[in-house]
Amino acid sequence: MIALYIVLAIVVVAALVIVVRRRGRRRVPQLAPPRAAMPEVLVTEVTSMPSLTTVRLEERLATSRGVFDRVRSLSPSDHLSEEQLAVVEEVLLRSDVGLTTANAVLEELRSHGAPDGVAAAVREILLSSLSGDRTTSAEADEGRVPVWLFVGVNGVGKTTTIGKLAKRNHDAGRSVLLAAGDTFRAAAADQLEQWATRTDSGIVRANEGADPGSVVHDAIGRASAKGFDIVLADTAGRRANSTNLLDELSKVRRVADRAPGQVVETLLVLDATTGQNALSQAQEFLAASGVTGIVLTKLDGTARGGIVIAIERDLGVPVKFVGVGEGVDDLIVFDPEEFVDSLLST
Ligand SMILES: Nc1nc2c(ncn2[C@@H]2O[C@H](COP(=O)(O)OP(=O)(O)OP(=O)(O)O)[C@@H](O)[C@H]2O)c(=O)[nH]1
Ligand SMILES: [Mg+2]
Repeated sequence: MIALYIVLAIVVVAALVIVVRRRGRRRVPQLAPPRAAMPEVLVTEVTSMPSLTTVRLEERLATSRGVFDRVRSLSPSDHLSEEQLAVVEEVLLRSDVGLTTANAVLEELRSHGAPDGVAAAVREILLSSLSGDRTTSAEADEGRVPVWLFVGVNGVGKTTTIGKLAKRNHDAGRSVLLAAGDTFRAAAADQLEQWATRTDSGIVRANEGADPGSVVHDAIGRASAKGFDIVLADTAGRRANSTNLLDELSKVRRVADRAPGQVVETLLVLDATTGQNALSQAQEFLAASGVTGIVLTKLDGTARGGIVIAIERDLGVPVKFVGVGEGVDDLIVFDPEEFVDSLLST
C-alpha cells in the first residue's frame, strides 16, 4: 500500500515537472521581436518606388532608348558644334522621327543651344510636337451602342489590341461584345474568340467568307438587345487587292454607324517595326475610314520608337495607345511626357 502511495507521488511530481517545463518553453517565442529598424526600411521602400507604368515603358522601350545614348552623352553647351549637331541628327533619323522633325530639332538647337543639356533640349522640342487630343470616347448618344472599329493591314496587331482593350474596358466596368468582322479566314474568328474567353467578353462571329458588314450589324443588334456597354469590331487586314479592302472598310463603317450602332472611335492599328512604311499605309486608311486615333503596336523590341512623333506630325492624328508586348496587359494609354522621358531621361 505504502509502495503504491510512493509510486503515485512520483507520477504526480513527474507530471508537474513536465507541465512547468512546457510552459517555460512556450513563453520563449512570446518575447517581443526587435522592431526598432522596421518602420524606416518600409518608408524608404514605399517612397522610392516608381510608378509601375514608368518602369514598364522604359523597360519595354529599352531598344529605342539605347539609340539616344549618344545624345545623352553630349555635354551641355550654349553653342553646339557641327559635330555635335551631326550626332543629334543621326540619332533622330535612326530612331525614325522623320526628316521634318529632325530638321526642326536641329534648327532649334542651332539658334538656342542646349545650356541645360542636349538630351533635355531635345526632350522639350520633341514634347512640344506631341500635342494631339488623346481622349477616347466610350459613350454614344441616348439609345445607341458605342462601337470601336479597328482597321489596319494584316499582321499589325488588330486582334491582339482588341483583346487588350476588351480587358481594359472590362476593368473599367463595361460589358464588352466583340464582333468578328475579319471573315477573310476562319482562324481570325477563333483567335478573337480566345480573347473573348480570356477577357470575359461576348462575341458574335460567322463563317469564313461571310459579309463583314452583316457580322458587325448582328453584333450591334445583339449588344443593343442584351444591354452590352460597348462593341469592339475586328476587321480584315487584306482582301484580293487594297482598293477592295478600303471600300469594304468604308461599308463596314457605314453599317456600324447606323442606329442603334454609333462609331465613336475608329482606331488605325500600325506596326512600329515597319517604321516609315507605316506612314504610307496610314495615308490610304485615313482617306477611307474616318480614323480618330492610332494604336502603335510592337514598340517593344524596335529601335524606331521615334516613329510615334513622325506619325502624329505627318498624319495629324493622335496616337492613343501603344502596344509594348503580346500579353493582355501590354497596352499603354499613350502619354507624351512619359514616352519622351523613357527615351531621353538621364
Ligand atoms: N511584341 C509585340 N507583339 C505584338 C504586339 N501586338 C501584337 N503583337 C503580335 O503580332 C502578331 C500579329 O498580331 P494580330 O493581332 O494577329 O494581328 P492582326 O492585325 O489581327 O493580323 P490579321 O488578322 O492577319 O490582319 C501576333 O503574334 C501578336 O502577338 C505588341 O505590341 N508587341
Ligand atoms: Mg486579326
